Amino acid sequence: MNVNSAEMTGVVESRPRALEILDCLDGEYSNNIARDIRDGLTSSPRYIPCKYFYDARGSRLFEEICRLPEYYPTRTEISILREIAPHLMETLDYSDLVELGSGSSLKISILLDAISETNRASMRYIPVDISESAVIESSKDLLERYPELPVLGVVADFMCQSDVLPAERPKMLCFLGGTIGNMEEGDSISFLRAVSGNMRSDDTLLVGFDMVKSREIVEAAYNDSRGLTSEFNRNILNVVNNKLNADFKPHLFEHLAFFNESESRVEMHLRASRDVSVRLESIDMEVEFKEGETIHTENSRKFTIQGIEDMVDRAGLYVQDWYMDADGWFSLVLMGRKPSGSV
Ligand code: AVJ
Repeated sequence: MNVNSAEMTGVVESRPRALEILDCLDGEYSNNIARDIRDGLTSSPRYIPCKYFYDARGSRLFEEICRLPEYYPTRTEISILREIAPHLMETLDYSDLVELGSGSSLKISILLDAISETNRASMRYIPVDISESAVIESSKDLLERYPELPVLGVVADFMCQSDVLPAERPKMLCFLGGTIGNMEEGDSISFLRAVSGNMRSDDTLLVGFDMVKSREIVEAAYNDSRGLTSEFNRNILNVVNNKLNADFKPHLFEHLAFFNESESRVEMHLRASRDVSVRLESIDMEVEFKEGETIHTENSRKFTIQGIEDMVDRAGLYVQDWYMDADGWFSLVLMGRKPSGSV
């Protein structure tokens, strides 16, 4: 779909400047939940796609996780962003700043703070997310803070709809937080390739990657002492309950998170603490769990410099700038599109 043909669902009333929302979802998304959950719970081992973590409660829990001392990715990425913001934003007037998977208005405001009000008024912030409420939330914060900033919220599944983005001006796309690590290698390359296919030659793409580090540090980040990650993990069962009229009892499932070093990823699972049977009314499905049986809920890949370089190259992109913290825990990689013909 293309922006011009996208349906306008209306202008959200809000005190500062008008927020425009483009709804590009094609209705397939909601139907997919039934299929995704059926596929996931009938395969072996069972899984639930991690995009279903993020209902209102899940998003709130994730935000709290980001403030935990053990959860190093957020603060490390923020410290890098603070350092590079002035340099990154130097050339960004009269451009679009696109955030894929909105929800980190703090990170975007670090970038916007680095430029003048006049320059901000000449740009546009475009949060893109599958959840309309996430788009509105991240827009509202920024509109309040920067009344001069034009904001266009785009509701779309950017994993498969990277063609919904406007192209009349140069843009910097941001995909922060290490979320690219949730995708399998092949999917992340197809995703980057799809994005690069919709980039102009003067566009840039800034991607956050969580790097490989010691098992202790990584595992602590996903097994926090306050148990928030455990709550976050089990909340996916509440989401399934609500969406599919199911009767999962989240407290009968234990949170499991470990660093699978040979796959270079953290895995999260839910393990039945006793025999459990679950009914999913809306899809007329019954699932039996034996004690100890698991549901795989998330992979969070940890990257090496070489691994990122290979991926970037295979996606038709090249590395323009590479930013890392002193410990090498997190990377922000600024990419450009390779001239066509050189892919
Ligand atoms: C939002 C996908 C980057 O993988 O670290 C946090 C999600 N899962 N704690 C991550 C998450 C468990 C997070 N990402």
